[in-house]
Amino acid sequence: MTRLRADDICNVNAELMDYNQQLVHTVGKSLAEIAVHSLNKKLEDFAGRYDLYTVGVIPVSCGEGIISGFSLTVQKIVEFLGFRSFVTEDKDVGGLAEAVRKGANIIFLADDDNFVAINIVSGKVSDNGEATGRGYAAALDLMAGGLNKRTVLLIGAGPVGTGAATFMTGRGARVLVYDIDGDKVEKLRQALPEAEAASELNEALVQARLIIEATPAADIIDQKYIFQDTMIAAPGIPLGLNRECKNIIGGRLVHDVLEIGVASMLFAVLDE
Ligand code: 2YH
Repeated sequence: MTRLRADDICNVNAELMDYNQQLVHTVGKSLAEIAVHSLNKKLEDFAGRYDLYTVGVIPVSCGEGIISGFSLTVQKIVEFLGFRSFVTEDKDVGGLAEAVRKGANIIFLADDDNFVAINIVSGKVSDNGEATGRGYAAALDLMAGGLNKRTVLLIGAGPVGTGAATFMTGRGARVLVYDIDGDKVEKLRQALPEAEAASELNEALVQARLIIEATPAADIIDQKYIFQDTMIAAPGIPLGLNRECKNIIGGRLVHDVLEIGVASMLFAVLDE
């Protein structure tokens, strides 16, 4: 599992408006619209309800410790989406108590293995892995003008890949799954038997023009597999495309370090 570094996130806040514009240009929808699409909903479904929520983000020091700027970046994304939010001054259990005392009804917190949003009133929990996969699959769906009967190659069968595959099969896509760990592919297929295992990456890349790159590996897609109509949604960190691939794919790529995942987590824990 990739651990974000302070360097990965240091520009996210300053670039949120530009990133949102870039999504509108690439995907045709804003960050918030992509997140609600991942839940098969519309922004109107949440209209007039934003004021009901206060989001508390709690720094967590266990394991490898606090990542400088992580909680603040999560809070800024939540704020950008239009929600009242704050980072607690205290960390860990003290931070949780502080968040509740200050009126938070939604909590965000992350350790080395889990990153969750919890609606402490309804009990709804959203996991970053599942939400990120769902969010990127929703972005690909919007960018491609629909996934029904389209072949999508999913590279990476972890929690992010599984979240993406679930959304895409629900939208009628044929999902080919590749992972260097065949056991992960089998586990995904046990949960989602309609997904198909791809045994060889390059063979699968020849077939697919729509790709979800959900691996922690860099440089895994050779530029000869980026065709004129290839579209890639890439939640994987680091990005699995080298500079040449990035140049070829241009505006048909969606990739960020935190934004789509956090937005998809947030909307998932709001009340119906
Ligand atoms: O980046 C991570 C993990 N890889 C979890 C990702 C789950 N998909 N965690 C962030 C740790 C944040 C730290 N504990 C803090 O600053 O609070």
